[in-house]
Parts: sequence; structure tokens; C-alpha cells
Amino acid sequence: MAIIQWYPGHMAKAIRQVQEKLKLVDIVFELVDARIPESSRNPMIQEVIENKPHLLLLTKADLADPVETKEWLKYYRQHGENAIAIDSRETKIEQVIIRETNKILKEKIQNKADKGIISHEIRAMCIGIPNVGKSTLLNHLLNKKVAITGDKPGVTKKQQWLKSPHGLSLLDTPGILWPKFDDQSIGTKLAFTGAIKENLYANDDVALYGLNIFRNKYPAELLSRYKLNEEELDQNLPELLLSITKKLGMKDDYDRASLRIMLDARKGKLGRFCLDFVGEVVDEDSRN
Ligand SMILES: Nc1nc2c(ncn2[C@@H]2O[C@H](COP(=O)(O)OP(=O)(O)OP(=O)(O)O)[C@@H](O)[C@H]2O)c(=O)[nH]1
Ligand SMILES: [Mg+2]
Repeated sequence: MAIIQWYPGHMAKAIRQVQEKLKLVDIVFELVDARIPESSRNPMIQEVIENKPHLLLLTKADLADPVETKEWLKYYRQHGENAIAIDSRETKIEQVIIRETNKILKEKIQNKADKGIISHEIRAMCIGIPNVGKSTLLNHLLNKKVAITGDKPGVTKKQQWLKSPHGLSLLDTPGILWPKFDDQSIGTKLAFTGAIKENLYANDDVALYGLNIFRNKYPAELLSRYKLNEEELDQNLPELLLSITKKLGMKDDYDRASLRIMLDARKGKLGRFCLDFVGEVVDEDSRN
């Protein structure tokens, strides 16, 4: 498997900028991808925001395996986190987020009120890995399209404050990836779901990794989308990829087929899926 590794200077700068702005905000909205909630959680971000009230938002929940999402929410809540699953493009999402924010900040708001400080403004910072839906969510909270969004990582280049009609002041931030991954599979999952720039990984490595999970967890989707039979599905992984390449009419261009598989998955054409499973994390916990 090719090594996915980088350390773009602007990521370090982005972390520094988050640190600088933290004291200005009441709450942090930490966005993770519901398909890979753990793998898309940046440990550097977690370290920086440790002592801040914070709401964990599992975005792209419309694309994630709903059974697994439920498990993840249970898991996070058991670990004392405020977590909800959302589709950032949903128009009604602002009501849910404002309700949760008020719940989390209730004590703080009350303390201020007791001191005679009545403020209707809540300042929040949106952070997370690239392409997780930060700017999309902000646009919905603001009821207008002010933040630039795009279906590729690295769209937002710098921080900007935006004001919502509901008394929320929001800080949009560029996506932050961490410099290297302890576990190579984390980088591969991030690549598969679209958080990493395309030129940083080999399509076939990433597609093969995803195919393996789909074959185990979501075989019906693979069978029907690529018109495979059970025998073809049971071949070793490179052979399975070649079979799919042929079925797609791409002869032996498995690189192109690999890209197609990833795009199909990202667009939901292979059904709703997860690549992180609560069971695996729990197993690790019990080993420690
Ligand atoms: N299906 C689905 N798509 C979403 C959701 N949230 C965002 N998207 C799409 O994901 C893509 C990335 O969204 P952005 O809001 O630009 O992501 P970002 O986190 O601001 O990305 P960077 O600025 O690159 O860090 C866009 O094509 C959005 O339409 C969601 O909840 N569900
Ligand atoms: Mg953005």
C-alpha cells in the first residue's frame, strides 16, 4: 500500500489560527464525517479545543450507514460528548443546532444573566477536516450562500466571521488534516471518502481497501451496481477489481475503474456505508 503522508505548512498555520481564535468563541462545532467518525477526527484539533464547550456533528449522515451512525452516537454520548448526526445541506438544520448549542451553554448563559450580562449573541467556530461540510453548514445557519463550498478538499482558504439572523456569529475555517497518521488505514479511509487531494494517493490502493470493506459489510450493493455474481465477488481483491473494470467496459484500465468505484461510493451510488465501526474501537479499548 502506498504511503499517504504530507505536512503542508498551511495545516500547521491553520491549527495556530484556531488556537488564536478559541478565546473569542463560546462553543466549537467539531465536524466529523459520519461515514468515518473516528478516522475523520483530527487529534490535533481535539487537543487544542479540549477545554472548550463543544458539539460534535457527524455530517453527511445521509450517506452513512444509519445503523452504524446510531451506534456511534451512543458511543460518543457514553463517553460524555454532545453529539448529533446531520445532513449539512438540510434547511431545517439550524433549529437543531441552535437548540443543542443552547443546551450546552445553558449554565454559562445563566451565569452571565446572574451577573446582569444579557447577550443574545453566541460565537461559534466550525472546525474539521477538509470537505466535511463546514462551509455548507454555515451557509444553512446563515440562510444564505456566503461561504464558498465545493466537492473537493481545500475549498476554504482562510478564516472568516459570518453572522446569522438567529444571533449566531460563526467562524468558518479551512479544513485541517494532521501531518501523519499512526495507522495507515486512517489515511486510506480519508482518501476513499474524499478528504484528501487526489494527487496524494494511488486510486487502486484506496479503491481496493474500500472494496474489501464493502465486500464484507455491503456485498449486495456491489453485486447489483457492478452486475457481479457471487463467484466474482469471492475472488481475491485485485481479481475482483479487474472484474469490475471489465463490467464497467473499461477493458483493463483498473485505475479508471478504481476512481469510478470511489466516486460511486462518495455519491451514494453504492448505498449508505461506513468504514469505521464502533465494534472495532470498542475491541481496541478492551485490549488496553
Ligand atoms: N450528502 C451530503 N453532502 C454534503 C453534506 N455536507 C456537505 N456536503 C457536500 O460536501 C462537499 C464539501 O462541502 P464544503 O462545505 O465545501 O466542505 P468544507 O468542510 O467547507 O471543505 P473545505 O473548505 O475544503 O475544508 C460539498 O459538495 C457539499 O455539498 C452532507 O451533510 N451531506
Ligand atoms: Mg469550506
